[in-house]
Amino acid sequence: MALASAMTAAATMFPGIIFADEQEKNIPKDADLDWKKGPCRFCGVGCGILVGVENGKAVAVKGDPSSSVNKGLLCVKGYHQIMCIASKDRLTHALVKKNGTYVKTPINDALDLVASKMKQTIKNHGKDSVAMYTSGQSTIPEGYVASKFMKGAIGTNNLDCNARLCMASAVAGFLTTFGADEPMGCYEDIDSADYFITWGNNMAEMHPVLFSRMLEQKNRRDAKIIDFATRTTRSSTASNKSILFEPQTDLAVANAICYEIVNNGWVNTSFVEEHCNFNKGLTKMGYGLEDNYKFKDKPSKISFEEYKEFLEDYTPEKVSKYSKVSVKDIKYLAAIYGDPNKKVVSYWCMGMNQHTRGTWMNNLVYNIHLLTGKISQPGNGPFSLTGQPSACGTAREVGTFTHKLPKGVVTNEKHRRKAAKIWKVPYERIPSKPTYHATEMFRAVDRGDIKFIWTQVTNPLVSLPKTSRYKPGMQKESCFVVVSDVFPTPTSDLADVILPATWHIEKSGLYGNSERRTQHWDKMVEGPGETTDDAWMTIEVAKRMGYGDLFPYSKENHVEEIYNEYRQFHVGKKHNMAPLEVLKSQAGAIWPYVEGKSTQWRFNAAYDPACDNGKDFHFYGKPDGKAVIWQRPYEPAAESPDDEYPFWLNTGRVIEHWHTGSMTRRIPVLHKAVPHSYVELHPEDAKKMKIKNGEKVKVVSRRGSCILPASVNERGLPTIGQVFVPFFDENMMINDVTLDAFCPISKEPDYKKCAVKIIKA
Ligand SMILES: Nc1nc2c(c(=O)[nH]1)N[C@H]1C(S)=C(S)[C@@H](COP(=O)(O)OP(=O)(O)OC[C@H]3O[C@@H](n4cnc5c(=O)[nH]c(N)nc54)[C@H](O)[C@@H]3O)O[C@H]1N2
Ligand SMILES: Nc1nc2c(c(=O)[nH]1)N[C@H]1C(S)=C(S)[C@@H](COP(=O)(O)OP(=O)(O)OC[C@H]3O[C@@H](n4cnc5c(=O)[nH]c(N)nc54)[C@H](O)[C@@H]3O)O[C@H]1N2
Ligand code: SF4
Ligand SMILES: [Mo]
Repeated sequence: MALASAMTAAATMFPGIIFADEQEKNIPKDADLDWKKGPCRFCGVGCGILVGVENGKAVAVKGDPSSSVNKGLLCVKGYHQIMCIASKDRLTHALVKKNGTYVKTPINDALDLVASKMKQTIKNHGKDSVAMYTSGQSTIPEGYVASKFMKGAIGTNNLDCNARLCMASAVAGFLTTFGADEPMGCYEDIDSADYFITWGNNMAEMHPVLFSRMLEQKNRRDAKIIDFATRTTRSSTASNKSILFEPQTDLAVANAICYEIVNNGWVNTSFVEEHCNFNKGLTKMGYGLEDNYKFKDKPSKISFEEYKEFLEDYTPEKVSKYSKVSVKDIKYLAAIYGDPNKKVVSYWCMGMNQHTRGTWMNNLVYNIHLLTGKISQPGNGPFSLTGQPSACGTAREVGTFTHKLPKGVVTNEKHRRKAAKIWKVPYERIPSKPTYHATEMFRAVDRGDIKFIWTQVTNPLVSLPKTSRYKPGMQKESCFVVVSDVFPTPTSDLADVILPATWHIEKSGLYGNSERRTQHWDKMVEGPGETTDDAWMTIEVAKRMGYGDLFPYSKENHVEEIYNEYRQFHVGKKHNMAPLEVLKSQAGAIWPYVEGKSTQWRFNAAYDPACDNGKDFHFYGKPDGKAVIWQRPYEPAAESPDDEYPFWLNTGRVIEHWHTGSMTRRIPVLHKAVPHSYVELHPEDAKKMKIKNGEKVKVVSRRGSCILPASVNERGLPTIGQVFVPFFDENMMINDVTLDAFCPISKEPDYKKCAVKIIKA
């Protein structure tokens, strides 16, 4: 119902999608619009958009028919995106807090203040007392200058980003299994797969255009979609089959699928012998709940026989008991993967990544594809979906994490030397030890160890887990807070300085999407007032701190100059990035971009020019060219329901809203469609507690509480004993309730599981 009201054009059979020809009908034919191309501002699908500009104003958006990603389609957020920029409360000038009130301040004075505070803090308390926290929605140049500024100029690794909350487990999964980050396949996999199996994600709402491409294949050639999840969503109802499991037990089911593959003789023996090793790591890793928690895995090789023995604990019969997936359904899933004549793509996103065993979970799905050899071929492969528009391009490729560099990691001397050379800084300046990952960074702010923090393109006081601790932490006098945003948010409400940023189409930039596609756009319209792009604000602060010679870019052309400098990091067949001329002339290109061509399937010698071992596949991320099949057990969640807190709390999103709602709640049509958050209950639980739809209930955990209206039999259906809350509403702060437990390997928090009680309010 809500979706229907959010759609502009006629209803279609595909949820969330309006077809290109239908939207064409809604654009006045005589309009004299100048159409400018770029990627969508919102999700990691990376649809191509065309923005219609008239007299210097953006007035329309349509899907780019020339983009292979979306072929002219967009979802509701895509179509309405530009409407947020005209919001009445747009930040147009810098604001500096003086005696408790915000004073409008010329941007140059505000940047002077930021630079002098940062310099003074470093002088008094050392380099590691200042920090930057950025975003998978930052552009590639924004991420690049932040990294160069913190690591190359100042010389601290106090740089992390919100992609830690999102893709860190995916990254750790890729590195441990393949030694190389990001998916090996591409969206064209959809055109030839027989089965799509989703592992706890809701593509109909979160990756809607890709889901529409899957539905098209389902309708056209009977491809099957199987939704394996903890909650019934729109993705489940649009699929051929929905299979529900108990939270956290995906670990056990994945092992049970491997058990079936191994014990039914479905292993692709030649592939495994040629291309795989078997490893095990440490177990009982803990959950990172205490400050300064440290963990380092110790991998060791095992034999196939040992692995087979380990799987004995995961027979479908044993796993069925606690996963609540029937033996029949486990065998059904295994048989699909095990059938050499069926092509299968697995998709996942936050259900597997926001998991205290998220790295393991990623390893386990790779195991299934490696055991069967269903990988790196059109229509066959594991595909980790990205959430943010540039979590890949910026957070992962530029490397805005504490341990990362634009190429490689700070702990590797060769990588540090390479960065120092390109940045023209002394090699000793880049510290070799990572410092704070996101959660630990805000713990350090709370403890008073970090005394200056600058957040860009992120709204942590709504999005962090356990804001009940981190919000009071940020409020403390001990830390000077700088927030760059386009709108006021609960995070900027606590800032000492608020810097007004230009939005997406008001600046030039580049993003990198889920399928390794780099996309460029040119500035389309002017930003209001003294708004300035984030990269340029970082550069201006760096200059004021005396690092001007490291940032010799021009204001007009800095995006191009920075991209050209950055490209040097990735030269070579394994990661070459397309030149700007190419990106300007078409809707992006996939890296490795070699000899004028995108590489669509990595590690497969038939497609990937970097394969050079003389074999059909080459997992060149690992020194011996072999991928790793990991022995990873089932372990319970950090917190599970008990007598006092009898429900699982699962949190996530809805199609109409983007994360903390700062942008989409300022788009009238989207806000009206879903004006506030809610808590979904199973009808039987609601009946037992005499809670009716719309009645206010209090969701309480050991950390905090949140009052929301109940939602029964509306959009989604949690299982009995589980509740679900979307986190877009800053007035209903569900992150005061969530737990800051994280995966010890990736350090990504688990927003999907903690224990709560429900009280009628
Ligand atoms: N409309 C819209 N689209 C978006 C976004 C948005 O804010 N709004 N954000 C983007 C971003 S950054 C992200 S990260 C993605 C998120 O995309 P998704 O991951 O698809 O969405 P979520 O709602 O976060 O996650 C919901 C799923 O978590 C699963 N889950 C819960 N517990 C478990 C478990 O123990 N194991 C497994 N395997 N699954 C579990 C549930 O089955 C549920 O369907 O969406 C992107 N797209
Ligand atoms: N409970 C719960 N919490 C979660 C999750 C969950 O599943 N459940 N998911 C986590 C995940 S996967 C993610 S990715 C995070 C996202 O968490 P956040 O990154 O904190 O959320 P956003 O709302 O995307 O914040 C982006 C901010 O940047 C601003 N902005 C937009 N464009 C620009 C720009 O060009 N420049 C500047 N300076 N600012 C700009 C927006 O107004 C907004 O305030 O949330 C995490 N939090
Ligand atoms: S699917 Fe994602 S990228 Fe495409 S229009 Fe929707 S939000 Fe934008
Ligand atoms: Mo995300």
